[in-house]
Amino acid sequence: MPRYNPATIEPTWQSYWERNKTFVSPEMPTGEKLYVLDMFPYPSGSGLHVGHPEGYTATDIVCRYSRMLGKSVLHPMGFDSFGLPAEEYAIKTNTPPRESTEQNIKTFRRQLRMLGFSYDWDRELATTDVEYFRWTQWIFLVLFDTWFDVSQQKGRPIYELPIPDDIKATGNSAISNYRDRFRLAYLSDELVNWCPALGTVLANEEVSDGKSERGDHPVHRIPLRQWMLRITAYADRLENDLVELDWADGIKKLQSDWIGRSTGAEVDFFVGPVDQFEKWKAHRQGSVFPLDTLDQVLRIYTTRPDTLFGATYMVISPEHALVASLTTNGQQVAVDAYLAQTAAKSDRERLDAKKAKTGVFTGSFATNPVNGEQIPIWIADYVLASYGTGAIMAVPAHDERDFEFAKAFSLAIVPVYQPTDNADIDRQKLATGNACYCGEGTAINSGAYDGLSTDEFKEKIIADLVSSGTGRAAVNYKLRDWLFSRQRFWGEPFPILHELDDEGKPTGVLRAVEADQLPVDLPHLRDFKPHGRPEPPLGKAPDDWLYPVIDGVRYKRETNTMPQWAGSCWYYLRFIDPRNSVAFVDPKKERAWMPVDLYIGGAEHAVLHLLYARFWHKVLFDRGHVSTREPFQRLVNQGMILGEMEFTMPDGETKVPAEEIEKLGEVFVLKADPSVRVDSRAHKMSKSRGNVVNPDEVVRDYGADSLRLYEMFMGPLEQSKPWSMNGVSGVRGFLDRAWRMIVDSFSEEMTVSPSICDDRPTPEQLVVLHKTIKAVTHDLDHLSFNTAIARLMEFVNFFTRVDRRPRSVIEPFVLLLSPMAPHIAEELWKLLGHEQTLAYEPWPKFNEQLTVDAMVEIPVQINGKIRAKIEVPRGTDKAELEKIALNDERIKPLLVSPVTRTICVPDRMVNIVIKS
Ligand code: ANZ
Repeated sequence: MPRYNPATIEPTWQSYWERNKTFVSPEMPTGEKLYVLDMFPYPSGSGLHVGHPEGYTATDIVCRYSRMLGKSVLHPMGFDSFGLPAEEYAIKTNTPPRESTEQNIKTFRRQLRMLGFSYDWDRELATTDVEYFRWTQWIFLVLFDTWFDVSQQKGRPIYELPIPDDIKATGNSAISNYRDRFRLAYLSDELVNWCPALGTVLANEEVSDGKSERGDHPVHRIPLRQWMLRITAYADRLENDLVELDWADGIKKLQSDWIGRSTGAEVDFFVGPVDQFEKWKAHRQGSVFPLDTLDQVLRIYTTRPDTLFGATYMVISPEHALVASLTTNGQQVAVDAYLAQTAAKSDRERLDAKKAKTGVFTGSFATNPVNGEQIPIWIADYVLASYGTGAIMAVPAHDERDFEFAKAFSLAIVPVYQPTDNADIDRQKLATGNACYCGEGTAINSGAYDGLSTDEFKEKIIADLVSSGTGRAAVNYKLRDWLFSRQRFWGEPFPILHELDDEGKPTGVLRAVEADQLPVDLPHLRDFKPHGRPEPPLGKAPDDWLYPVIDGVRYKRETNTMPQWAGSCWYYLRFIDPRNSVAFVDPKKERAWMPVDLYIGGAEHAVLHLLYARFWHKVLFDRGHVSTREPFQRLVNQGMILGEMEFTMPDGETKVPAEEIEKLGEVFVLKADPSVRVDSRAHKMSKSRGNVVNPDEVVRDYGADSLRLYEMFMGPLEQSKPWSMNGVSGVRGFLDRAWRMIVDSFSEEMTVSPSICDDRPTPEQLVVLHKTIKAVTHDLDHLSFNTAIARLMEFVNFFTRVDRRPRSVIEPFVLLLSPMAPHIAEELWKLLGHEQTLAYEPWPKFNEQLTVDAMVEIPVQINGKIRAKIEVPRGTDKAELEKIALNDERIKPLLVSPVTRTICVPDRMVNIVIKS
């Protein structure tokens, strides 16, 4: 009996598609274009996870559906193969990273093919391909060659940077140093997150609670010279351009919070001898707020310049440049002890609101520019060196952290705002000095500003600070420049050379590798392991790699490598033209295919990857290399797939097997005793929990179509949902039924069932078909795959109950099923007598009129009282309705007196009026 057997059907169709290059996209779109992109995977050693196929199936459905609508679809796949995961795996298994990476890619490729995704495999790429990272290096050189013109809000070629005359006068190396200070890629001494266990520095984003995100190893702060990318220059554009994107609001907000735009003022407090304060003020009066003359001043950033009169102490961060000069002899010992104590803490720990505030007095005072008052200067780690100016004025009456600190160290608290009448606060607590007020109100204790509202005060005081030369409006971002170097082997080498002098010491002059000399390939290294010290492993490369000589000058290659994020910043551009050897992408093709119309991937990339890629894209846009301002027009984040639901008894400990549980409404109870409600939870899949589902096994036991269908049927794409093997088995049952609906189960040969006929469908069958087409079309347009599948199930339920199944109804069903379960659909299509793949068959159309039921049930009233219901064909006219109603066997006996009138509303009701 020819049962549905995915194990034979699926590989057959996969090789058919491959042989016939069914899904190769055209070089240039021929009709309406659709670029659908998946977040490409890291080919880790453990193979594909069931989380991957969730987004990949969703995009695959969209692509298959869109091809049937006649669109030109670009749907590529590749591998994000540089970086820590690949390298860690290589170290663990003691194979060179390139070998293990290629091995892992093989596994991933096999698994992706086994799921029948309609990628154009001719476009496959890996970020570790030398021909790929050649262009990653080329883009780095674009960044290196670009400065950001603030007035134009645009990246421009470095040779267009205006050079001040005094620099010009000093000579070429001064000019070159000056340029280096403005490049989007620059070297800088940074306090970095050094992770000895991973042997590399990590970006702030890769560290949480003082531990590495990857591996949970301790991270310390050490100063190191690093490559940085000036992403902060693009902060405003990254924020503003979110508006035009078709992304979920939640993701936009995450991006915008990460950028963290804050507006306020910078204010200078005089820290020289108090008797010179007036002189200083007079000197500042009327001058443009000095940018660089920080003599004898402590510059702070505040979002509330309107609280200047309430500043009762100042705080500088432990790393602030003025720590040494402001610390008096008497306080030296205490300050040193404090600095030692805070050095090990991470930024997050320092900002943790729950931790008690710590700090130490420097012994010095600052003078408040608005009222000449002397204010003590403290050092405290709740102020971060890396934000604003690394120094604050503290206003304990109106800031929570300052309030706690003032309480802890008995510092003065001076309120400068009367809360608004409707402010939601504990006035009692406020009056007794046990709370601070952070809202808006009416100014008090602020001299001439008393009585102003917060907004008025801010505006006025900023104007006054400007005219007195002591401050100015300022904007700050939480976003930091991107720390772009890693001390690892398995990453893109930087295409940068450091000039050496005759003694072999760096002169400080940098030289970009010429574009025609790219790629800079990784040298062959036997020992690529990190060694726990911050010198990169590439420092152990052979001399002929490490020390090139150009025009008689000896250079040392940059030995840091780029972070894993680099390759994924532009892979979507390379997919458009993956084999181009003269440009990173052909401009004509780029204009034709960009932007990406739909990008689907995990929410864990909501911030960093997307922000980095958008930044690179904007630089490429400014430099004329791409035509769109944004890369990803529409973005959807798939929800997480959790492990199977686990059940525990009310004691919270005893586990109960799923077979002993039943669902009662919204809760789970014991089958044996439904009065016992059990606790249900699904956990993130992890090796340690033992709840990881392996896609290979699911495909082996149920087939790829069942896996695809199940992942889409679990629930809405964007929601997190628990895995259930029973669920997989359920959708497999549906495919079995669909198979039996079309294939003859009793014949030895593989033939269509005798129920498949050339009859004209009945009106009812037509309605079922057209309703299904309409609903599935609508659902696919809205990425609502679970409901589309439910509709297909209803269709099968209906047609398994009839014994004649018109081909003209069954064939469109197979087409509707095909984006979701392509292998079985191709096989059924072939059995129905078609020789070609269905991949480019036109998508079935529905007739709106046929999407409503053919028959309607309408009430028949006598003198306004319902007496019967009649079933009539939809649209039956008044005369016909009247006839049917008057002749109905239930109505006739009730017509005891003459009918005076009938009121008929087609499809709605009949009312017969008789003489009473
Ligand atoms: C005085 C003040 C009074 C402040 C008040 C707030 C409320 P955003 O930009 O919104 O995060 N601040 C400034 N630099 C800091 C640093 N390096 N580390 C820690 N805190 C810093 O918040 C800016 C506010 O955070 C600034 O405004 C400053 O405190 C503090 F009623 O200045 B405010």
